[in-house]
Amino acid sequence: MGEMDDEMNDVSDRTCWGFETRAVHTGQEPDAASGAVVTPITLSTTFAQEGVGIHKGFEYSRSGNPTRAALEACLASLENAAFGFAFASGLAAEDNIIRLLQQGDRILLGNDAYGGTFRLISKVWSPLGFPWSAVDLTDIDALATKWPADTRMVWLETPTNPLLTCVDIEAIATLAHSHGALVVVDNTFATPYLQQPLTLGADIVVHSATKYLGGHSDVVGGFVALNDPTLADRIRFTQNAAGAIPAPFDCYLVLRGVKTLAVRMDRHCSNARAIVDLLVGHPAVDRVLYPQLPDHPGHAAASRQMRDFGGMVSFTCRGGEAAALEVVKHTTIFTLAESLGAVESLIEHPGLMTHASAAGSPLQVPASLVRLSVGIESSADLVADLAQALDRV
Ligand code: P1T
Repeated sequence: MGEMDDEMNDVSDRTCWGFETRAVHTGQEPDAASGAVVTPITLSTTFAQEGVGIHKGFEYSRSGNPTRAALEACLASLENAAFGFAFASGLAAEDNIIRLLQQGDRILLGNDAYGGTFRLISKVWSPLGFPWSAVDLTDIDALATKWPADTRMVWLETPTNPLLTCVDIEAIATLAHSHGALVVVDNTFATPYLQQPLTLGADIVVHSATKYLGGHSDVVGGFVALNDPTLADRIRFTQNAAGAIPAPFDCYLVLRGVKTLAVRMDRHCSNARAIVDLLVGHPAVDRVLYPQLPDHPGHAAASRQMRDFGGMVSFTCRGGEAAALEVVKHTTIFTLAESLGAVESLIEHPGLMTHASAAGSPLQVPASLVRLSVGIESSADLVADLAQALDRV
């Protein structure tokens, strides 16, 4: 008693709960009507009103749904955010964020980002009068001297897809805020378990919940987290007005995935380390891209702002594109497929698959590049599988 009691958490104060506890419980109290421990999937599209406008917080399922509300409360808490909004996909979430801008407002996009984000900004929004530029977000000094005056939003991924570049969120936020621009961080690769961008000064966090948050390759979803009440009102408005909301079953699947996010991420990270050890010494491999490696350009930023270095690993092949295509064809446990962040390991060729839409642009990726989403299988099996594929080239 005594000394130990002083150090114990006050569990009645939910705001003091640790990350893992919030992942399992926040927004997911046992159902008041039945006692169900698992958040029910509420399929009802409409909700009874006692009198006009007198109801239990829900009217129509596009505007608000109890299963979605549980997911939004849980994920907002994990991102240390006051507000959270779930969407039908990561790109739907991104699209709603861009709607915060006015015609003529410039978006600065990192020159290494998911191909679909590039496509949304350059092919959907740019023709509507929203200028954009691709910039190196790791060179803060150069960015400060060449800052375009019409910039209203900086869009960054860290680590990036697919080169695992890491951007100093705090430094970008300071620079962008001095010019009155918002900072959006795509936290899909890191997840809130490894990195919390709002705490580092970002204004808005966006996720493809399809990836680590869902974690099992069985649901497409997106999420936006933020602290500013005025911006939150506007995101809430477009979530309802434009209607790109996730179905209740999809919300349930993400919520279930999030419960194990911390334990999965620990395993993704340790398995990624085993794969990196193999790659670093392999003669078929040219460059290994993983933020934990001291020679990785993002190592310093990642070490400062991340708890660990994540489950994504990329590398270039000495034999160029032909070798890369051979490697991705010959793994057994690593499945050749797009997407990432789930329990099973995936391998892909970004140049011809996930980033094909960036060909010929400043975001084009090397043809010799292979991207791995390292899953949670036995690390010895994963290493053996990749080694036999690399030994062929
Ligand atoms: O696929 P969707 O849920 O719409 O999320 C888009 C998205 C946004 N941000 C990042 C960093 C992403 O990686 C993605 C989707 N990426 C893939 C499908 C992929 O294989 O890279």
